[in-house]
Amino acid sequence: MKILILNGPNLNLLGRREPTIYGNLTFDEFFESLKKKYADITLDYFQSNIEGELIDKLHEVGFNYHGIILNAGAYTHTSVAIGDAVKGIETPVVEVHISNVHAREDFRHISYIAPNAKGVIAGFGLQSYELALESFL
Ligand code: CA2
Repeated sequence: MKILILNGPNLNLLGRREPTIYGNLTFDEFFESLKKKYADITLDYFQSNIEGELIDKLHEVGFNYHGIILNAGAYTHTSVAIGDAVKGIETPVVEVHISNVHAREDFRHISYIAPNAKGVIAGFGLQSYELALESFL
């Protein structure tokens, strides 16, 4: 089973700022522990701050991986292009968020990804990624 975790803009700052919203673990630390726990799965990770790079990665893996766990960060709320890419690929995508976007500003209640996602998980901290992973098993 091949699963990709795909993170969007600013998520490379995890663990460095805003710990009350996003926690104090870096994503690399979390990813290492996830890989150890799910050692029988091929778990890949890619992060980019660039919209087109996220779309390229969706196209690259979206016909040969079993699942994609996508936290598109703020692009979730703005990017028709990422929404179209999710619609255009075969691999199911689970949209995840660390914070509960529905308990935050109104603009975070909009998602261009959700209509074409297999499901959405938000508000469980980094555990949101693990819950998404479990949904593919
Ligand atoms: O809760 C989430 O996972 C979000 O996707 C995170 C995005 C935000 O724009 C979405 O509305 C919800 C922001 C990621 C920024 O992450 C930072 C982490 C540490 C310090 C600064 C930003």
